[in-house]
Amino acid sequence: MASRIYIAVSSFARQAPEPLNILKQSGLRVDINTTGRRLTKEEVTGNAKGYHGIIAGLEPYDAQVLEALPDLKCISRCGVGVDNIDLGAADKKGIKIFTTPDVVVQPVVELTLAMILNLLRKITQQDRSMRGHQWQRMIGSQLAGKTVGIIGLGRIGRKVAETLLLLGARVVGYDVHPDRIWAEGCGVSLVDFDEVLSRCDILTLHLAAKAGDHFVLSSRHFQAMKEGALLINVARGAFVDEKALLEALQQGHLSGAGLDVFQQEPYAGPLSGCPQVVLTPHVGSFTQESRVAMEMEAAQNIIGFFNR
Ligand code: 8YV
Repeated sequence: MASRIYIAVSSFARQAPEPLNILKQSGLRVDINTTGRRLTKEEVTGNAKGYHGIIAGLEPYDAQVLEALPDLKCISRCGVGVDNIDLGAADKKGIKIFTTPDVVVQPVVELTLAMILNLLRKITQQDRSMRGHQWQRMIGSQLAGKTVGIIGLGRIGRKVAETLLLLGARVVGYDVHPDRIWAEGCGVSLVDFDEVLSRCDILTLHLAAKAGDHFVLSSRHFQAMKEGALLINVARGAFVDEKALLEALQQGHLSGAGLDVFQQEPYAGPLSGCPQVVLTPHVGSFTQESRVAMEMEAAQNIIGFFNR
């Protein structure tokens, strides 16, 4: 009997039909989330019951959900973060997890750069002002010569560093297991966490998203940063204390933030009322090119697993 696959990603195959076609052609029986949005815990348990494989987005797969899905053998993430999956529980139940770590790098790097340049040149603020029929020129500042601090030097953090260096920025970085040879080769200064905070003009977070992570940027961290510094977070909302960030912005200690991810998504909190914040709705990897590549890879991973 053909294995049954549930595609929980509501936007799956919206950009191109191939990912869905290869699943069907491989003989798997496929159903898709038609709600048009991220599923709740209850919906995952209800909708995915009886399926052997799931192509997953960011909906939750905690121990309780996995327990309620006894037929599940494989979760193929369309993305790289696994903070929505209880890996320990999955391992105990023998559920194989796949991710798509390489294709998300370029779009996330580009969004990071877009956030930095937008904030430095106040693009969104001036756009808003012009829509209010004002001709108000706001002085910007340049990236070249600025020090960018990167927390997390995995695939994405390293590529962000390399791109920024090409544009004339200086880069200081921190990672628990840094690649010293890489850092030396490209001119990234590896320093401890506190030194990243105190030296950078712009701080950008690129930590891996795993369930049970406890790193949170809080008010003492913001206070340790330079007056007027910028924060970029395109990694995960859980890494930033949003209340403390709002205070640091309102006090003028930080001069701006670029946020793509939030503690609670969809986000509709007070940071949206802050003029010096640029917000996007978790679109780090959401480009035409990378969505198709991610979906193809997620589909191939699950096909490979069931047709082995
Ligand atoms: C995806 C992400 O859009 O890769 C990740 O972890 O957060 C994003 O690239 C998300 O996983 C939805 O598929």
